[in-house]
Amino acid sequence: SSPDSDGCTPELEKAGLLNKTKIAEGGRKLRKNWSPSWVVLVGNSLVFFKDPKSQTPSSWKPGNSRPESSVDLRGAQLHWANELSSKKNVFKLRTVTGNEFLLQSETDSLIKEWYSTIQSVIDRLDRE
Ligand code: I3P
Repeated sequence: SSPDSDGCTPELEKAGLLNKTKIAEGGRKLRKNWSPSWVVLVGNSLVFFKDPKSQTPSSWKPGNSRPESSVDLRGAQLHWANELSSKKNVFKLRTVTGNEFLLQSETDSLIKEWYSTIQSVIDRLDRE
């Protein structure tokens, strides 16, 4: 049987490396500070870890590395936001608490996949 056959363990939907910057905290604008982030979409949350490439091999263990932060996707809003950056392939994620993040990838197909996967989680939560 699958590891989630009891339906209690949140399902890992997606994981990968994206460029990330937080641009607002509780509605207050922050200075941009782009950095690579290992992003994991699991259950109702987007969870951010340090770039695994910037860590020593021994410090990178999937189950026991501490997230830097995580975002509750319930009620969140997602928009393409190329006007908010000189970079290409940028979208903005805004949480109900007024935290705003930009996420970016140089790879068109990859960023499109992230966008649609996150949007489908937001849509699912909206229907609950
Ligand atoms: C910012 C940095 C960011 C850039 C931002 C700059 O300068 O170059 O990468 O955002 O542009 O202000 P600093 O490092 O001095 O803070 P993008 O890469 O997304 O364009 P912005 O102020 O127009 O947002």
